[in-house]
Amino acid sequence: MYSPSRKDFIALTLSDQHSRSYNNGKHRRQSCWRKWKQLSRLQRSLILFLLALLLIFGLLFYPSFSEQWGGRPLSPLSLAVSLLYLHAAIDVSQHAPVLCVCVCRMCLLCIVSVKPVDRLEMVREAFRHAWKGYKEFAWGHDELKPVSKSYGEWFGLGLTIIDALDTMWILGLKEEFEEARKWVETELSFSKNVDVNLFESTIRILGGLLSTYHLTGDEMFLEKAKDIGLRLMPAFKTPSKIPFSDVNIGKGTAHPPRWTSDSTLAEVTSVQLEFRELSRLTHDPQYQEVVNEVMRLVHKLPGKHDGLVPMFINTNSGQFTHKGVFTLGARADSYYEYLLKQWIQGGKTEPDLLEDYLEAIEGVKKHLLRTSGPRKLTFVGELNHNRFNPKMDHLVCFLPGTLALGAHNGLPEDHMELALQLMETCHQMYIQMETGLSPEIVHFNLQPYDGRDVDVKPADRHNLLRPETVESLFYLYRFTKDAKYRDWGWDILESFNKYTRVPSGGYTSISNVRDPVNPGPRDKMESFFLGETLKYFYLLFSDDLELLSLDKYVFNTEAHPLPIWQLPPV
Ligand code: DMJ
Repeated sequence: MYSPSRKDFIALTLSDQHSRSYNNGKHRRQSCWRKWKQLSRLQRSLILFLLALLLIFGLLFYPSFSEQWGGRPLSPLSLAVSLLYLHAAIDVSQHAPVLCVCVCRMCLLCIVSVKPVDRLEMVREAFRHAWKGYKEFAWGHDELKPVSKSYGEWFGLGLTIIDALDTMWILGLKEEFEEARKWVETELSFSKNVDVNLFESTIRILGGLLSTYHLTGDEMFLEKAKDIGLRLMPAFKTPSKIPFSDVNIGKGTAHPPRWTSDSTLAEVTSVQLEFRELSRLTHDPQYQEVVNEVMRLVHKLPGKHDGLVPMFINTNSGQFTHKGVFTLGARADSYYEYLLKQWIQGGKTEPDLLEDYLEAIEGVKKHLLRTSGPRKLTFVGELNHNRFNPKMDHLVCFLPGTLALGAHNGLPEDHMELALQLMETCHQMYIQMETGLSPEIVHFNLQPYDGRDVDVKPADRHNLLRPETVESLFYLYRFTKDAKYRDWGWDILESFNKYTRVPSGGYTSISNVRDPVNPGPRDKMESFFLGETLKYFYLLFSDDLELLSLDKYVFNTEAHPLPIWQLPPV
């Protein structure tokens, strides 16, 4: 039995209203009707044909218009009802007023069927949901374990709160921000006998506090930033001036990991944006001196391969170790990112940084770039003692955004072309999976005959709620204004909501992106999901292109925006 839906009801109501106004304007319409009847049959048919065509085009193009506005396409029901009206209109072509009624009704129906999806609100909702779980089960601890409704501790410094501060500010979540601010002011203490990783605590804690200070102007955050910055300094007291990986922020001692005296290349070269900014704000040069020295040493170090760097560096000798392995993924990724970003931060006045970056991108093109056999997807593989390995970490998906940022800052146009190709590849790493979520690592198929572009090994099928693809989508949208990047991002957010959202609060990393029935929740919400992933979603969907303008801010590798300096570094 047919029962009218809300939309039909609105349509019917509109029809009633129309009949009333029809009576009121009876005379005007009668003269209109007379004129219509004076037309020849051919003339009338022609007009009706044109009207019908107009309507059909309207209906066809309606979805793309509405999507650009963040709305949904016309629902099947509305479409069916509209077509019925159209059919009726043509059928009753002898009755022009009825046709007019139908046309008006269809237009109104189109209007009432637009249900705009407020994508920004959906990001806020996702944040609130994540925050709810953290607040209820993990408040003051480093990370939420949403499935077991408990928490995980890494440094014991409330990492999620600090990492998420500027996201809350940007998303306009005032209440949540205030409770977090209060915790930082009253509960957060760095005077703790605890070992922290220099890189992770710099990008998440120092970076988070500095950016929140810039956004809010609240001195309390700067004081906290100074406190942690000073406590991390012992890491740089090594024979080579290449920092140790770990620091005890309570005791003021530093050391390498138990099993080696090596540090990871990406880690020692991705603390520079934060320490340089701390020097600028405090007028104390000690922070920038230690990190600039690392860059100077790496700049002139032998063992690079056309600008590509090995993954480890020894804290005693200051030399590269494990030579011959080159990747843009884990352990090397943010070295390349920070070359460009330091150059931008310092107002493009440090030529060594630019030189190293440009050389490295040429090295990538020469040694690491290939296309998959089936769909010719451009990807960045790895080099292992001159053997090419078609393996790409999801972490590499920061690269399209970084390349685009470089091109935006005047670097070669082919960097942008490469960015667009790699963005497509990262997108495919999501849509070719059954859950619509990328695995941690993929292997590309170089054979043209076999159907699949990517193969995922069982051990690589997890997704940790990482941000890199969303980050690059944000950069590419800002620079191209192509709405498809927003749509790709939207699909990813929907997949996160479908497969990683935990009903009681929070989102979880999952074990298997290829199994939508049992994706295997891992019971961990990384702080970067709030600090980075959700922030980049928000910036991707925001129409305010001046919100954290990329000509004024440079984002650290944990998505914390820091200002581009107006004056060159001293
Ligand atoms: C974050 O901590 C940073 O983005 C880092 O550069 C890489 N790993 C995670 C996110 O994947």
